[in-house]
Amino acid sequence: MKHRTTAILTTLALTLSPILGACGSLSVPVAESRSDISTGDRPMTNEDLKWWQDTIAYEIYVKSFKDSDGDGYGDINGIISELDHLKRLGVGAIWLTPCYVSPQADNGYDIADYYNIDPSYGTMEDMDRLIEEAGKLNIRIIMDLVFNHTSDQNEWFLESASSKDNSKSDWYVWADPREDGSAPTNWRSFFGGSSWEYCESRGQYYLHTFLKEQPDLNWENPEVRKALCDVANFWVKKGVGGFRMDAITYIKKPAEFKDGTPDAGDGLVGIHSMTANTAGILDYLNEFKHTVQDGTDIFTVGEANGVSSKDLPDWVGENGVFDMVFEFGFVDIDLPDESNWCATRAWTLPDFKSIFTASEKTTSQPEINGWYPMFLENHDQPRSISHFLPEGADRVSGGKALGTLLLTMRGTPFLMEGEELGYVNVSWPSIDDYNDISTKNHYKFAIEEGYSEEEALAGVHRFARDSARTPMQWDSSENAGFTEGKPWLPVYDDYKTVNVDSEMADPDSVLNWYIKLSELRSAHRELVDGRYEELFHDDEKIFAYIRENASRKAIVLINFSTESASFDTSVVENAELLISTNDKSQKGTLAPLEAVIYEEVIVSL
Ligand code: TEU
Repeated sequence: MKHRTTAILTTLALTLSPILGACGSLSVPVAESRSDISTGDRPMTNEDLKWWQDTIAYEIYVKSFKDSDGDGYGDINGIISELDHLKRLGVGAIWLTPCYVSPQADNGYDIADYYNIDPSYGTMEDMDRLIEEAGKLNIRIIMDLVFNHTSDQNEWFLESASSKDNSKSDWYVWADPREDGSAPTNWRSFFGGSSWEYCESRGQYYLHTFLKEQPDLNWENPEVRKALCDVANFWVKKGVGGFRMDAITYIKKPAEFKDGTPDAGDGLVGIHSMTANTAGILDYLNEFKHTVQDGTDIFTVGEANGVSSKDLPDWVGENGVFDMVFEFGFVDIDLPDESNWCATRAWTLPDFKSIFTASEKTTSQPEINGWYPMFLENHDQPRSISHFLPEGADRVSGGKALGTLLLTMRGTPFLMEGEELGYVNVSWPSIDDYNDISTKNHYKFAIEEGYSEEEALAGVHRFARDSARTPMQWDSSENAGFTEGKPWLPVYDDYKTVNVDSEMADPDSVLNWYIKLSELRSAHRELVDGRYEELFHDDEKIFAYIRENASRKAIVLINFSTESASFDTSVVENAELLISTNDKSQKGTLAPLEAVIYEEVIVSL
């Protein structure tokens, strides 16, 4: 099957604020006092760590990583050819975005066949070879399990939709129309418009949390749950190292389908508020955990929008349904409550720090003994330099500053491809240059709401998912060495200088800083197994914290501002400078965007 363009502009009425409002987040309480923000009651010993806690994970957007056959789409053989790049970064787990057979309405998050690879990405033999070749380098493959929904081209759905009376008639979420023929409820899908689509052959509607091409599976049906566990077990048998569970908080629907209070002029209500984390969901996820994970060494990380900190003991750690969950509190920090792309919310560094600290504190409680998946970017988010640093921040210093945070917080760092090169957002001149359906829909809504094209485009430049999806830049040749054909999405025009080859040759590059930090994690184990404690919480420029185990204490200080910043040197009184982004680093002052790590030896080994 060939890739189809994803530029499917829906004619459905869109409302932006509820769409963004529906992007719920795992909200965690802000630490209340100084004594509140130390995490991890006991330093862990290395033997306590599981393999996935002592490694670096790397997200590959398969379509954009490396094209081996010149069709303009990244593929599995391309990944195999670049494993050395990941090895030198110290990567031990590769999260592959979905590369199963898919019509690509949502770039692979619409799966037509969980048991086969999309031909544009390669074959199952290529995948087996990837698992094997990566394995030789001690790198495990993490599959993205999209289990809330399938593609409308999946044969499960085709059968289910064919009549009311077939062996899979109850595999999806079907409901009768209201008396007037309209949709069963007023729920709005994530990507805009009603979350119900009418199906002639059944005279019924089916539910779709995302696009209409992504019908939701009916997890109430034990046959569906078994079929999904079978899929996961198929991949476990292939030797993968774990799973990222897509949009997992939406799998359980309420017992009764009822209208919600409209939250916008279209009379609809965001589906997130109606279905996220519905009671009973944990039973399904526990069943999945025991059927798939028991007796294996794989890990799971859930994309868990709608789980709050009070729920965490059920969601992560030894008794939780997953090993880790991605939280979105900090990535959504600049979205106003009643939000849209044309009005962002101001935030401060203490706000940002509080979110991490509270998450660290909650997950590391002894009764949870959980672990944090540290990330600043993924394929749905803006690039972190553009997202979290002041406008005009130097790309190289900024990339190193954020890389320091990413690689020294307590948890497994998840890097997004290109982040290690210091990618920034693309700012293409027209909405037509963009590919992502969600971006196009948000833009359309902004225009309908009366924003000017310029204002709407400014929003696109800030938040478009395409910024995280442009092709990987390998060298300064045409198309950055990504493809010999025409790339499916344009290569960013900074590729002549921002690319793997150039950055490898430059000792001061962002990439070499990432490699240094990765090596530092191997030699200075407190950066991996140490407890976390925040310092200088109220400081508006510096993000500072301690990572400490029984023998050493690292003190990490990162200046998030483009001005110099001073700090109280008593925290580094007995410590030596381990590394700094500034070769003239001074105790007590950080240059703009400088990141430093000091270390104090507690017990000489
Ligand atoms: O995303 C689901 C999802 O909830 C995110 O869009 C989330 O709201 C956002 O990141 C918070 O800021 C997943 C995939 O990551 C996304 O690419 C797919 O489009 C979506 O599921 C549908 O499968």
